[in-house]
Amino acid sequence: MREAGGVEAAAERAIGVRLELTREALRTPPAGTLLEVVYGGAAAAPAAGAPPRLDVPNRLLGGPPVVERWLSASPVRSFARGDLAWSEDGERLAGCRTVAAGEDLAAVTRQQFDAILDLLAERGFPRLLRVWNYLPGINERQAGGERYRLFNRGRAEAFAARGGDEAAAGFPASSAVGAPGDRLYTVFLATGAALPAPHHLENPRQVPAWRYPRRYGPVPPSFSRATLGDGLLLLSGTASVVGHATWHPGALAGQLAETQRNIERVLAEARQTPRGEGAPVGLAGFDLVKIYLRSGADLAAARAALDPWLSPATPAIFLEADICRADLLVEIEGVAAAR
Ligand code: 3EB
Repeated sequence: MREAGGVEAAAERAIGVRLELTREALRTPPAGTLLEVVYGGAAAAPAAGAPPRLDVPNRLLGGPPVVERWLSASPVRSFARGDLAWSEDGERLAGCRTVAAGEDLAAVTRQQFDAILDLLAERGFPRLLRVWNYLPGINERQAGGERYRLFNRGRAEAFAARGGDEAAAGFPASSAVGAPGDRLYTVFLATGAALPAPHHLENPRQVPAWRYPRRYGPVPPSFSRATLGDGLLLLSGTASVVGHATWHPGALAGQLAETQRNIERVLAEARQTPRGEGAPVGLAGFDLVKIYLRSGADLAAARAALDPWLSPATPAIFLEADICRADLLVEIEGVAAAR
């Protein structure tokens, strides 16, 4: 993230958060570390009292292991309680919860979001900006339905149980992709009253996910296309969905081009929104881009197709992951400065 540069920005937000990508996985992260996400799994075991860290279990494609480190300019305190690990700096809270996913994914997901939303209320950071979910067997069918649909039910129940505020104000930006193993991983970022309320964005090319028709599952997914908050544009997992339909099913190049159009449209919305004026026009201006490919064998083709949209300086991470619809081959998300 760009650090607050101008006098105005500094006045509005004396301290802030920034994102660093590094090859260096340290046993004791630098002071100010709110959260670490490790890709390619080369990290040393974290020291006791260290900030929350997720070792993403998905296969990292075409690059050495890398650490995504969220850094605060303020003193950070880190906590752990049961399955939850989190850190706070007075303005924001970042954390991770990991549980055995098991067979009853609706109930486990309900507990996952209950625990997270209860924590945010308890600690005074009730504004959820961004959620990253990694769930095992996302496309598998079982009694009760497809696992992604069970996940959607549990997540929606947890939000609804809290008065449905999110449905009115907008759900957080989100991604939900498959993961190897049997653990459900959820990483989250939230802010409190010291920062302006986040602004959740939709994409006019797409039906809001929370209004998807029942053919995609009895309970629709609870997420916005992007969230502006904490000086950032947090882009949800974006795929080749127009209206509510998958476009270019099974065709990588077409899906990538359609995904670009969706991303550019959301970014245009962001730039017309207060506190989003500084959002980039395309992926090349992002601080981090994550590309999830259903098949690692598509890496070279995806890289070539994305070449016009990513600058050589754009930090990009390619991961192998199942996507939430069986006909989707790719999903792209990212983080950019919004001003
Ligand atoms: C789509 O547009 C693709 O369930 O949290 C993208 C991002 C998708 C987030 C989620 C799902 C989620 O419907 C799927």
